[in-house]
Order: sequence, then structure tokens, then C-alpha cells
Amino acid sequence: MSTNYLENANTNNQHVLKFVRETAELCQPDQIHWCDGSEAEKQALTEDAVAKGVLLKLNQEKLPGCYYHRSSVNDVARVEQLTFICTETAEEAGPTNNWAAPKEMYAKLKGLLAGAMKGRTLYVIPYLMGPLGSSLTKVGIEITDSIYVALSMRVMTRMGKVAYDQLGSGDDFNRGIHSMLDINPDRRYIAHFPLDNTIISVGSNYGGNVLLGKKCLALRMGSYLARKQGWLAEHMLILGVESPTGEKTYVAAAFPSACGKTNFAMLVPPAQFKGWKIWTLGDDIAWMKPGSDGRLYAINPENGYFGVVPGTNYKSNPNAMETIKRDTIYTNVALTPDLDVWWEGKDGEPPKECLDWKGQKWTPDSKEKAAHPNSRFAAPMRNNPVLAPEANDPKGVPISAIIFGGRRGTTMPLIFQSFNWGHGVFTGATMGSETTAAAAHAVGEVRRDPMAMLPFCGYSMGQYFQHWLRMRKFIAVPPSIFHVNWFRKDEKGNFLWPGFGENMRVLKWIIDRVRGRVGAVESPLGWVPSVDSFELAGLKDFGPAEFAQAQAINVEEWKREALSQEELFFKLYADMPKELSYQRELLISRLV
Ligand code: OXD
Ligand code: MN
Repeated sequence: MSTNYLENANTNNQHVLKFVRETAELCQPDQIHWCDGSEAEKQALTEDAVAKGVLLKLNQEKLPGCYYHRSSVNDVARVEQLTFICTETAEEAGPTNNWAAPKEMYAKLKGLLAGAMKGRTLYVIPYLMGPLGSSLTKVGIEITDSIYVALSMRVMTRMGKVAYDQLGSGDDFNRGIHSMLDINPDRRYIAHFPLDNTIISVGSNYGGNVLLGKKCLALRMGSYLARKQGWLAEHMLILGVESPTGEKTYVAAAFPSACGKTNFAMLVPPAQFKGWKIWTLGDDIAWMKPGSDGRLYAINPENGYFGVVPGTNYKSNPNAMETIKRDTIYTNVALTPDLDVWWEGKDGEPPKECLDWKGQKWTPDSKEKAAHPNSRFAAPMRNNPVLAPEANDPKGVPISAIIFGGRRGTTMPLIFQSFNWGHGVFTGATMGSETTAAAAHAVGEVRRDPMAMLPFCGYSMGQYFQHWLRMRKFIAVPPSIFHVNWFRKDEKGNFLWPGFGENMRVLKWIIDRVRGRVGAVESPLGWVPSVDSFELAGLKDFGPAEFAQAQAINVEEWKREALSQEELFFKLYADMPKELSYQRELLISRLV
């Protein structure tokens, strides 16, 4: 192409133009596509992606507007070992992040990017994280050579002209550069440069690594900015609970990846909760800032859902099933002969035959899974039948409760409430969970995942805890903090708690607590519900005895838990706030 890379630019913003020109000069694409976010563009890009074999058009009668994508077999999840925080010093990134010196990482990445887009189109994606006009909203410009990224960013963010409108002539935007290179794990880096508000991702085409607005900007860069600017960027869903009288209470909840955040955010209350309704604000990320009334206000920076598909069905999440019927990009699920999609845990019988996520013939007798355990949907949030209208409100919603939770087969009761903010920060900081398929590592070990932010905190975790503790001063009316565990098992390995819609019962107790409508019993862990203040009516095979089992605090298990927390305290020793060590001492004193 001509070297006038800017000839079709759709913005006058000089900073954006300079960024695109410099990146294009480095990567040398054949052409540049300046995304505008229009419908016509969506259609043209989709047709192009189909022609190139990047997307496959699904059965439009069954799944209107839906497309199918298969990733490289070596590129199916986030890669924490290849994710870097490039702050000036290693101490700033902290002991739980990979660190690289900015200069060296830039040199390495520029080497890899030189000429990397020859023969390809460079897409310029202007996008907003957050509703237009919110004081929390951030502008990003992602440059990518992946049409799949361009189409997915359109689903996951508010993409196009709207971002230039918010940006004006300024240069306050995140600079993102992504190139697939040759999708080779040996040349894969997800690098964050907080000092320059820049992200460079190479060698992957998996959503969590390349949809730069999500984990990279909204969480890693977001948390770094949030500490500087006095707010919180969290790996949390946001939901609204509407009571039969129309009262709405907003809750944010952090669970590690693939622990049911999307299901919880779209929960359908069971039959006896007549008149109660759950509204979704967000399913993965919350940005929260103290408001002038002393409450903590939250927005969801995203505009779509990038959810784990397997296990999604009309029982686990009917609203997600409705959401993904239209305008959805499916990645790495199975494909049936009539161009429908299938996955383990979908309602109905498995297909007699289909193609698995690798494109190989699959039958119910096959040993391998048909859909990859981390196969995903990217679906617009407007499809969600229970989308809260407030999701587009630039003011956000006031949060009354924060819930932390993990996937724990033992030890953790179904529900407890922390004694106060500082104790709640300790509860979140010491959260643990059994690992899942959302990131590339062994599945099923318990790892500490403080506030579900271990893979997403853009600076030292100990300082992150300090930031949380300090924020208390700016929140006159702090949310109450709770901990839940849907995954506790009995000695035979069966789940004790039915979960899914029944989690409404736990939510109802939480709402009653924050509204001051119900008392609680003191335990070594915090406040817990008495059996008569917890709604058990209508539950099958779950009465007071099962409730006691799900709530049991086994002192021996808790001694082991407190001991195993020590590893985290050692690891973060340099920055660990002393308040958290005191909280741990207090916990131990309550156990013995
Ligand atoms: C996600 C994750 O994709 O947490 O949301 O891995
Ligand atoms: Mn997530």
C-alpha cells in the first residue's frame, strides 16, 4: 500500500493519528481499516471473516446473527506465565506478577512486531470501557491484525465513533497493539506498560489475551490507575436485587474465573421467591468509586459477555441461553452437521455425531470432550432479558454488599459476613479456589486468589490490599462484605448446596442483613445466619441438618486453612499491611 497510512483515517485526533502511523510503520500492514462501529461495517467485516475462513456462518434459522470460530489448539486460554507488568522496578509489579524492564520488553516486542502485519489488514479499534459520559469511563485504541478481534471488540465494548466523541482532541487513551504473529507460544507475550498506559499483546488470538479492553485494560491497567486515582477496578459481577415492593439493592461479587460469575449475575429466583427479580449490571468487571453521598458507586465497563460455554443450560443459566441465541460469536464449541453448536452440559441429548472444537469427528463414545472446557461465547449485553437499564447509566449504582467466593470442596461454609471493612479485606485477601480451565495450568489445585485478582492486579498485591484498606476513609457508607462457597462437598464427594437459582436464598439473607432486617450469630469467621433466618422452604432434600452441614466450621480444617494462608503472607511480606496480619492473629485467636 502507499505509505500514507492515514489516508482513510476517520478521526482528526493528532495523538491517535501519530499512534496509528508509528505502529503501521513498524508493522507494515497491507492496508488499514479504521473501525467506525456501524452496522454496515459489521456486515462487511463479518462477510470478509467468513470468506477468509476465520468465522463460519452458523444455522441462521436457529441462531440468527451467530458465527463460529475455532482457535489454534495451542491458544485456548489466558497465559499467566507469559503475562508481564512492565513497571520501572520489579517491586512495583510485586511478587505475584511477572515483571520485565520496560525498555527490554519494548525492544523485544518491537523486534517481533517489525513487519509482522505484511500481507495483513491493520484494524484501528476505538472503544470505550464504560458508558458514554461516565467519570469512570476510559477510552482505548486497539490496533490489531485480527478480524476476529475487531468483530469481538464490537461485541464486548462500546466501539466506534462514540470513543472519538468521548476522547475529543486529548491524548488520554490506552494504546493497545495486538498482532497474532504466527500464533506460536514461543513468541507469545501479553505486556502491560502502566507508565505509558500501553498494552502490547503478541502471538495469541485468545480473547482474554487479545480483547485488550477486558483483562488488560479494565483490570491490570485499571487497577494501577485506580490506586493512583482513588477508585477500585475489580474482577466482580454487579447485580441488582429487586424485592416484591420494588426496592432495589445492588451487589458486587468476586469469584475466580470459571466459578459461575455469569450464572450468578443472571440468576433466576426459585418459585417461592415470587416478586423477587435479579437484574444484571455486569458479569465480570466492576469499576467502583466513592460518590458524593459517601456510598460506593459501580459501573460495568463492558458491553458484552465473554462467558464459558460448557455447563450453560436452561437450568444453570436460562438468561444466558436466551442471550446467546442471537448475534453471538462462539469459539471452540462443537459443531453439528446442521451448523448448530453443542457443548457438554447443553440441554437435550448429545448429537449422534459432530465436529469437536479441533474440527475432528466426534461421537458420544469419543473419549475427548467435544467442546473445549474453556470454549466461550461473546454476546452483546443488550440480548440479556434481565439486563438492568442502569447498566448504561454513567452514574453507576450504589453498592450495598460485596461478596467474595471461591470453589472450595471443604472448609468454607456456604455463607458468612465479615465483621467490618478491614475484616472483609482480610477475607477477600485470603480467598482461595480450586483452579479451573480458564487459564493454562493444572485443574483442581487450591490456590490463593486474593479477591479473584491474582492474575489481574497490575501492581504489587500487598499494596493493592493497602489501597483497599485506605479506601475505607473515602467511603462513609461502606458496603458490607460477605463470603460464599457454593461448592462444598460431603464425604462422598456430592455437592452439599444445590446452587444456581437457589443461591437466591443466600442473596436474600445478604439483602436482609444490609437492610438491617435480620439478626445474625457470631462465629469465629464472622456473622452467620441462624437456621430460622435462612429461607429453606421449598428446597428439596435440604433441611436444617443439611444447612448445618453446609455451614459447619471445622476447627481442624480452619487451623490448616490459617496455616496455609501463611504462604501468601510470606510471599507478600514486603508490602503486606500489618492490619491483615492482625486480622489473621484475631482469626487464629477465635479458633483456639
Ligand atoms: C474471564 C476470566 O475470561 O476470568 O473472564 O478468565
Ligand atoms: Mn473473568
